[in-house]
Amino acid sequence: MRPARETRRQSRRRGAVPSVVIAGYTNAGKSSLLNRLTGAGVLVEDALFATLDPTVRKAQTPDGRALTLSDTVGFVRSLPTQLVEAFRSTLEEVGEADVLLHVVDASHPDPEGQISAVRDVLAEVGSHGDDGPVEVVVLNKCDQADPEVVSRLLRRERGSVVVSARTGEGLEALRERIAEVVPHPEVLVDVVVPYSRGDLVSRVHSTGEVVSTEHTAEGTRVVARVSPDLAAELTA
Ligand SMILES: Nc1nc2c(ncn2[C@@H]2O[C@H](COP(=O)(O)OP(=O)(O)OP(=O)(O)O)[C@@H](O)[C@H]2O)c(=O)[nH]1
Ligand SMILES: [Mg+2]
Repeated sequence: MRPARETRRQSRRRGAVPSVVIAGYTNAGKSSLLNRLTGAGVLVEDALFATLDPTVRKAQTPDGRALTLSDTVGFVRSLPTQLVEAFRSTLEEVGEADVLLHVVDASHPDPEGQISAVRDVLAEVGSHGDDGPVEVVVLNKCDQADPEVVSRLLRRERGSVVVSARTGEGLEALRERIAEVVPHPEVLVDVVVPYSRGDLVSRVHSTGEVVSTEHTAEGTRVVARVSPDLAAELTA
């Protein structure tokens, strides 16, 4: 399974925008978080994404890089083997993502138990650990959680982010954290794009990281980091 997954991840990297999957124990607040993260104007309607599953939404980092955010089915403790089979595609979707937002209900009586239950299930299908996505633990429901429990979880889960999908607290910090861990486009290009190919310049802006642009007699000179696929088109 590992080589197959690695190949899929590499092929995604070549062209597509980075993917962030929201997973976690049932009732942790995953769907609420997705709505919060995508409902505040960061999301743009884009016909390109009209055919995606409705739980996949387009979003962008504060510095303007496109990404997808997807919601998943909640986990429950001791998922029976047959259910693991049924959830396999959801679980594999997590494994193929670039980033896993592991949402935790910090106001639950046993958040640590839920964290390990989720990780155990993901590990069963190879979607957690060194080969899996970068995991960001999101300690949700901080509006009603015991602050001492939140501190305890923060000590245990280094790098986690404290939020409330209900009040919106911590969401800016979470957006910044996502921007930090989402992979950056790999190829540095320095090209002059003819003015007739404004579409290419737009794609550099929406999917790449622009270092500089300059208008010349021949077209727009663009220095940027982009995906290998876009780099190939720009240099063709
Ligand atoms: N107090 C509080 N309640 C929250 C917060 N986030 C979500 N909730 C509530 O928690 C419940 C579950 O929220 P959902 O967003 O449906 O949780 P989920 O993880 O998507 O649940 P499943 O899809 O069933 O696994 C709802 O009643 C939400 O209103 C929060 O930050 N604070
Ligand atoms: Mg949900």
